[in-house]
Amino acid sequence: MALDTETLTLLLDAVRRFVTERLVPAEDALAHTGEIPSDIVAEMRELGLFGLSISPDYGGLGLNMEEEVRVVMELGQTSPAFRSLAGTNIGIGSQSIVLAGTDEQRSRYLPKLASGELIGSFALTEPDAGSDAMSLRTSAVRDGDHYVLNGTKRFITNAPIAGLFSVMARTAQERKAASISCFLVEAGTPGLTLGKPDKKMGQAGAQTCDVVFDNCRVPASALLGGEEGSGFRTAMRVLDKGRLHISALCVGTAERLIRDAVKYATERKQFGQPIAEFQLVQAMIADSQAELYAARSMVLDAARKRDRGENTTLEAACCKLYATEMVGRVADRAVQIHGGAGYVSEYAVERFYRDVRLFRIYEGTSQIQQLVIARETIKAYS
Ligand code: COS
Repeated sequence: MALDTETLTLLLDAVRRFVTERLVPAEDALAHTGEIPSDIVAEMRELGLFGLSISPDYGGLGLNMEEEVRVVMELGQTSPAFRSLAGTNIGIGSQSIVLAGTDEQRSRYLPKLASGELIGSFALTEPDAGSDAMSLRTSAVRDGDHYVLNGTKRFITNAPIAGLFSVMARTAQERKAASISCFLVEAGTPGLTLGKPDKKMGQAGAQTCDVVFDNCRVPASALLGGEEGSGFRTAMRVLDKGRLHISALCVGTAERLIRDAVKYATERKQFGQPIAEFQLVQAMIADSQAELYAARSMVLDAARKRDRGENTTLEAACCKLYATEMVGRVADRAVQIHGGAGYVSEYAVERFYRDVRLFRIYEGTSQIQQLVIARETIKAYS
C-alpha cells in the first residue's frame, strides 16, 4: 500500500523538521551520555517512527519500501543511534513476524512494536557464527509443549532494552537451512539473561550486548509461524529488506556529511580565500556528491523493484555494498576537508567518521554482500 503524495510529503516534512530541530541539537549530549532522552523517544513514538513498515491493521504506518527508504534518508541526517532505537522495530526486530508469523503472533506483538511500547531485537549472530550464519549453535529442543533454548547470541542490537527477541536456533543438527527455526522469546523469560553493554567505537546510544539462553523454556506457541525449519530462510528474507534500509541510512548520512563539509569549506579561509574555492577541495566535494547521487538512485530503484513484488536479493546486496562503502569514503573526505578540525570531537564529522564504520559490518559485511552479488550474478548468467 502506498501513501498518497500529500500524506507522504507531510510525513517527510515532519521527519525532516524533527531531525533538524530536535535530533541534531541533541547529538552532542547523546555522544556523551549514551542515552536518548525520554522526551525524544516519546516524540519518535508520536511520529509513528517505530511502526513505519508495520501494517495499519496493527497500528503502523504501513509504508511501502520506497516510502520507508525516503523516511530513512531523512533520519540518516543525524546520529545513527536515534534511527537505531526505532530501526529494529521497523526492520529486523519485527519483519520475521510480519513475513512469517501466525495471526496470533502478529496480533500479540505487532501493535506494541508499531507503537514503540515494545522494542524488538533480532538474535542471529553468535560468538562463532557471524558471516557463516548457518553454523549457529544455539539449540532449541522440544520438550512436551515447550522448547528449551541453550546458547549465546552476540552483538545483539537493542538487546539491553528489548522486550522481544526473534531468536534463530537449531532444531536439527544437519547443516542445512531447514535445521534452523525462529522463536519469539519475551524478555524476562527465566533462563534468558543479558551480558554487559558492549563498549563500541561509535554510535554511542545504540546499544548492543550478548543474549544468553540457559535452559530457557518457551511455549511451543513461540515458534515463529508454528513451523520448524523456516528460520534461516526467514532471516535471509528479513536481511534482504534490512540491507536496503541500511543503504538508505547511508544515503542520508552522506548528505549530512557533504553539507557539513561544504559549510566548513565556505567558512574556513586559507591563503586569503575560503578553501571551497580551491579545486582540490572541490574535487573531494564533487566525488562525494556524485557517489551520493549514485547510491540514492540505486536505493530508490531497488526499493521500487521490491514494491513491484520482484526479488531484490541481488539489488539489496549491491546497495548495501555500494552505499556503506560510499559513506565511508564520504566521511573520510569530510574529515579531510575539515583538516585538523575534523580530528577533534568539537565537529560532528569526527563522530560520524567512527559511526559509519559499522555500516560496512552489520547486517552482512561488505564481503558477504560481494559473495551474494557474485552468486546471484553467476546464477543469472549461467
Ligand atoms: N531469501 C530467501 N532465502 C534465502 C536467501 C534469501 N535472500 N538467501 C539464502 N536463502 C535460502 C537459500 O535458498 C537456501 O534454501 P534451500 O536450503 O531451500 O536451498 C538456504 O537459504 C541456504 O542458503 P545458502 O546455501 O546460500 O546458505 P549459506 O550458508 O551458503 O549462506 C549467506 C548464505 C552467506 C548469504 C548467509 O549466511 C548470510 O547472509 N550471512 C551473513 C549473515 C549476516 O548478515 N549477519 C549479520 C547479522 S544480523 S544484524
